[in-house]
Amino acid sequence: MVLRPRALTGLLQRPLPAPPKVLRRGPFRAGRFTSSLHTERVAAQLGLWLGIAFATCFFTGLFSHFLQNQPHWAAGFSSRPVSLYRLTQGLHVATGLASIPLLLAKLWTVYPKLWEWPPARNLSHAVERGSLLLLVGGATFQLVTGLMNVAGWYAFRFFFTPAHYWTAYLTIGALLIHIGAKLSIARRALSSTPPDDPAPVRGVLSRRGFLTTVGATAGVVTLATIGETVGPLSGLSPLATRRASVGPQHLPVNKSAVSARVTKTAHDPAYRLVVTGPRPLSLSLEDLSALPQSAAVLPIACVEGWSAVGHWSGVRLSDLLDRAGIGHDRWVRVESLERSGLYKSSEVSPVYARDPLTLLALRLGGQPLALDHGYPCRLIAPNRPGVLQTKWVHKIVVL
Ligand SMILES: Nc1nc2c(c(=O)[nH]1)N[C@H]1C(S)=C(S)[C@@H](COP(=O)(O)O)O[C@H]1N2
Ligand SMILES: [Mo]
Repeated sequence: MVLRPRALTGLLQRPLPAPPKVLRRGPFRAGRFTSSLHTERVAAQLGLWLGIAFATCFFTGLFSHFLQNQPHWAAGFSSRPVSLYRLTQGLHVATGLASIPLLLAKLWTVYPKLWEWPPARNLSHAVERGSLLLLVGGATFQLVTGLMNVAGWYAFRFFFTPAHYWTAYLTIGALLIHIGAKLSIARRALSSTPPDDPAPVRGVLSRRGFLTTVGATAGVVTLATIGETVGPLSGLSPLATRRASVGPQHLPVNKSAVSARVTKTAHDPAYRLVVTGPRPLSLSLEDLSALPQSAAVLPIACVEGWSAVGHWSGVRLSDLLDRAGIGHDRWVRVESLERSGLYKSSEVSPVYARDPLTLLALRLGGQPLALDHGYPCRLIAPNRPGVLQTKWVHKIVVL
């Protein structure tokens, strides 16, 4: 017998028999979940908030990935506004953290559906439910590893960045399927006038009370951490992992000189900054200090969400490249004294290299750079992820 597609759908759509007896107890019992919080309206409201948070988190994350791996075809990408990355990465981490209580509330609201019978009504229902596994799994993975990363707890064995990046696509793909499947239900649930909240019952949370509590929790989480980006709010942020003004020279440190193993080489009297090019340079710290000095007020904006502004001064990268006879259209790689480590060097596009605010900084806040901030000199450029603001620079290579 040939099973034609229509016959197949008909087969799958035929109502399945009632659940076996063991599945009519406990959570499977009909009418088991009576709370008005397990309704489509609450689920849709939370879904809307989560959708906004996830979309913001996704696009700011893509932007961060783009800047950290700037492709050569995008060499013309602007180095301004100066604080754009600070803003987008602050938003990335803030929306990710706020999503944690929102996701927990959403899962709680819809979890009675886990016991739905039959588990799949038809093929498309089965696909839709399968995609939920991916959505819930992916979202949980993103939020948990993201939170661990922000807290500097690298307990996982895999490399965070690519895992976080690729899981983002899986999660957003599953989210789009979910939105596609639920859009009309959510629209209806959100646009209809809410059925009157049942007369308040003592000790039972109303729908509005529940949503307010969840919203307030997300707000508290945000306030408790946003101070690592928004300096004036740092007093309100006991959970911020870094404080904008705490550290040597009133600036946080990510990797210290000791853990980068550069304490000896950085203080070596034989230190030279080498620049390759048509007229190669080899400059001692004294030579560098004797060159024309420029100032720039620029933030360090770490991918982990904290950021802080420094008053830097030093030699314009553009001036150095001119002295070495390097053309205005060239990319360069800035290398540190560090022997190993993921961030021991970074590439600089022509636009960034020629921005007058891009410095090889020798001083911070009017003082010579602290060893932990990159003494003898470090790269500091506008609109640039912290991981690319290379410290302890000793070589600039034309690409
Ligand atoms: N050579 C080198 N430079 C580096 C790093 C590093 O590990 N090695 N860490 C980067 C990271 S992740 C950040 S956020 C900034 C922090 O700069 P700060 O420690 O001076 O605040 O330095 C960047 N420069
Ligand atoms: Mo960083």
